[in-house]
Amino acid sequence: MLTPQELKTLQKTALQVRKNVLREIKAGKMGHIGGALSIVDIVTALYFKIMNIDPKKPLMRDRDRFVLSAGHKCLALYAVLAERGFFDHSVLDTYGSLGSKLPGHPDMHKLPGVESNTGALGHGLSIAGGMAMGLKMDGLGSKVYVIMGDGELAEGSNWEAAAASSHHKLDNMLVFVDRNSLQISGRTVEVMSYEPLEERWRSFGWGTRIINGHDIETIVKAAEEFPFEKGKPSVVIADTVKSKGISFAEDRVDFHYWKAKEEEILQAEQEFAAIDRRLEE
Ligand SMILES: Cc1ncc(C[n+]2csc(CCOP(=O)(O)OP(=O)(O)O)c2C)c(N)n1
Ligand SMILES: [Mg+2]
Repeated sequence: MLTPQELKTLQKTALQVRKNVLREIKAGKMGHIGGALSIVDIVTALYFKIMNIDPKKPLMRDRDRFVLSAGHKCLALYAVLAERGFFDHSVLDTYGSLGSKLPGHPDMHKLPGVESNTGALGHGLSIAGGMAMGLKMDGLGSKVYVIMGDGELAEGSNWEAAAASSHHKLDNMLVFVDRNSLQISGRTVEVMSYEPLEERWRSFGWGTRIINGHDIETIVKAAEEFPFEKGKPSVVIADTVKSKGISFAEDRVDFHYWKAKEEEILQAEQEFAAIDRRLEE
């Protein structure tokens, strides 16, 4: 449970993370904005309220793990890691430059806090399952958190990983499916539908919950209450809006990857400033 003050602070942090994402776009002049902004509230709740992590000791043995299976959403991961103190905010300004530690898809060998290389969709759940199993074998109570895209679920390997995770009773793993209902080329249900998602995950032996993926209080509650069923891995189907926070880009497939015009960035900055003023009231 969050106090009203804690909730307000997390909402302000999420806005700051969105500003960091925009700062990266401004530096690189382009990037995967849509999917990054749809997961900002989830990563903010995880990194600022839920996970046992220490930016000064990014490889601490008993840390919780986070795997961004949908690696193209990495602008949000870099943004939250900077905000949480894993590295200086100035690194965000290198996005899109040669030799940057912030590649177009995350690289664990380049940046502290990145637990796994991802970007080829459909691999993160297997990687996370291995981590969850290893942590149990080592007798550690650490948890593994994963974010997947709803379009990503069309990769068949996910469903092998889902079956294996329930077979091995990985109740130390919580997956968030970012159900923004869009993928790269259209509506997820039209391109390749895996609906109804909840029934599908349930049939694979998972505990499930559906939430509003922009409601930080509900995200925190789900993460605090998992495992949803004893001895089972858990999945939250998080209903979100692609490009959440930038009005002209919200829920639009053409903002999957944004080649940003200067005036668009300016408008987005103004919209974030307006949210800032509302949160101050
Ligand atoms: C194996 C693989 N196939 C195709 C792609 C190209 N690709 C990048 S993002 C994307 C769409 C993914 O949709 P979703 O998981 O819903 O993420 P969102 O667009 O909502 O951020 C695709 C197909 C990829 N990265 N990896
Ligand atoms: Mg999607």
